[in-house]
Amino acid sequence: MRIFSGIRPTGNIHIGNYLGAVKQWIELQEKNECVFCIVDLHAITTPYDPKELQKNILDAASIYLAAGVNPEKSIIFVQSEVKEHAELAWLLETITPMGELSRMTQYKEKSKQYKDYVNAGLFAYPVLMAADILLYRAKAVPVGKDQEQHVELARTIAKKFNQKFGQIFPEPETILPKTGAKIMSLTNPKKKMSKTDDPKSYISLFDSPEDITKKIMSAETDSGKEVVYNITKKPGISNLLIIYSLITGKTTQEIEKQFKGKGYGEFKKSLAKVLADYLEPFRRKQKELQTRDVYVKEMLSQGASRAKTIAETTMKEVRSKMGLS
Ligand code: AQP
Repeated sequence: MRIFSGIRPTGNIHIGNYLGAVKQWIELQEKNECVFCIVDLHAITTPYDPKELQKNILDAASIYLAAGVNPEKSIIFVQSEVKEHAELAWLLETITPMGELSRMTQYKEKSKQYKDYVNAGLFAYPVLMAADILLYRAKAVPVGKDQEQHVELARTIAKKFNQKFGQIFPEPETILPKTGAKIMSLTNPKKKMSKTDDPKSYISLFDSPEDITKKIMSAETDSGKEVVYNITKKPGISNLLIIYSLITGKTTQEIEKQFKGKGYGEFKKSLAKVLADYLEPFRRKQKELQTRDVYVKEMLSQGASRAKTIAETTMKEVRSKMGLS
């Protein structure tokens, strides 16, 4: 099965991105043909510094590698290096109803977050994402919960295209993790953990043990002191319990038992230690890769040429079906 997924090079990849998406990629690449993209054309729809973008792209690539994405098994590349993404997005825009785009939750949230930066690219973002997926005729898209609505739209667009111009695209399915599809912010457990938020609100994959401890110890918890899972009454502690469970493989009930009568402080100390240990190999690999820019660039260029071969074949068919050649 062909699989597509991507991450915006907008900053430090956090444990939400990892547990919601990247962890699944590592498992999926064993048995599938995976295409993993650094979606820089999506990154420029929200405020960014052009001087920082190339560095962020290289950082994202080394993060993929440090997290375990294997370039011998998967295609890893930068979106803007394969021009067909932008071309297909434009063609698909001509069949995407405005009404569908206005319903998108991410557009509503991001246009509130960046009031002075509400641009047409942000509005059309889900069509570019549909193009990313359909260009590779991917059948499945491993993402976190926040991206589920966009994959549904990609399915709608694929169906519409096939009906109007003839069958080309499979209708892609979302692959959501059973738990961890939406890790919440450490400073506001009612909001999703986000890399463009305050660094105190997330644990980056490469945070030092000291930073992890500081962030976890000051993570917002709820009234009372019992470590119990209750998403409505105790959203803060429940979020931390989910993280603990995903990192250790223990169930939330087992963890509740382990910390019965011990209070939030002891639980948080243990979580910080568990996280720091789990992330140690990521930090080590990332340090190694920081000195290997040439290798990372070469890997991306090979990935782009493999991606281009698939993209060109799809676009030939699309242009012909649409009467453009
Ligand atoms: N909090 C989260 N919990 C679980 N999964 C998450 N993802 C994002 N946040 C969480 C998943 O990570 C992948 C990459 O996300 P993205 O870079 O495309 O952008 P995003 O979804 O908008 O993530 P961020 O961290 O909030 O980034 P910014 O701040 O740039 O907008 C996706 O599969 C996403 O579902």
